[in-house]
Amino acid sequence: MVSLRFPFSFSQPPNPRHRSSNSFSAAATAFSVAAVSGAAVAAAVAVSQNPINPFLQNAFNFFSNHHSSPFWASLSIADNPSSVSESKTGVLFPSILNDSRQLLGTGLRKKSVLGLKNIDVYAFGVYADDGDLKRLLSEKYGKLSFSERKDLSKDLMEADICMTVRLQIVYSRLSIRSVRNAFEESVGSRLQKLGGSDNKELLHRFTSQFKDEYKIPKGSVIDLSRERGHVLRTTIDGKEVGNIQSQLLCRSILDLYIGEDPFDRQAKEKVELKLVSLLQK
Ligand code: DAO
Ligand code: DAO
Repeated sequence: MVSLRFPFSFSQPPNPRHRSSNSFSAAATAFSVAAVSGAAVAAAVAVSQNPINPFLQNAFNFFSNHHSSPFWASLSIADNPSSVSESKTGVLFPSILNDSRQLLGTGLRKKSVLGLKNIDVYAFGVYADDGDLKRLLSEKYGKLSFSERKDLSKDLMEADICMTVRLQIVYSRLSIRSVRNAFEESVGSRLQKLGGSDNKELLHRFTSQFKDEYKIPKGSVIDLSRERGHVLRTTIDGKEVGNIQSQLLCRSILDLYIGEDPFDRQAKEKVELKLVSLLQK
């Protein structure tokens, strides 16, 4: 099998434009070099020429997300298409972040405003370090039968595994004040549930990183990364705004995306399916 180790440029602009046809072309190149079936090539090429067409985009997403098919199964992690689009917004996420974190799944954070309407706030992608993940999966699950492999995402949240949740803002009128409020509500409730005691100080330490002068227009990219030793590092458009060492805070943030009551249930399912597919390799 031809091995494709990023045969194309893999740079991520600070404010990536959504539906970038370049990435689709890159994916199409990857498809054709590997000489896949006609349907996959046709879908990828057509999408690269017409990235707005939702049907083709869905078809493309189907091919890029179903790694368990015989074709995809023969490729290694590094050979994934260069980006995957979040299905409801079309926002693109690189398949690999910082050289070693691989995309496990994407989703959408909605928020209901005054019980009247639901706004799309940001698309997100959940990433985990490839080496850490392989270690966890082989040490912990290698010998278990399929039905015993429950709680994969719970282990992912609790282990000392480097992870990133990338948020790409789609709402165009986001103020720092509303971010702080939403954060106190969402993360605050997790801190309470998981930590039990009064965690106001921790919450305040996190929210005080967000200075009033920061702007987060549509297209902004926020990375919430858990580094080694449970350090939560936040970057906005690639610039670090702060880091806090707290296992509880890291766990609470991840809980929003892959915990018991996640923002987007389908996203959590995608992450779990991806973990199962990695276990089968
Ligand atoms: O405009 O009043 C409004 C609605 C604002 C909703 C904001 C939700 C914020 C969610 C957190 C975003 C984190 C980057
Ligand atoms: O969606 O409710 C939520 C919480 C998401 C975490 C938001 C972290 C935002 C950090 C960036 C702030 C920018 C000033």
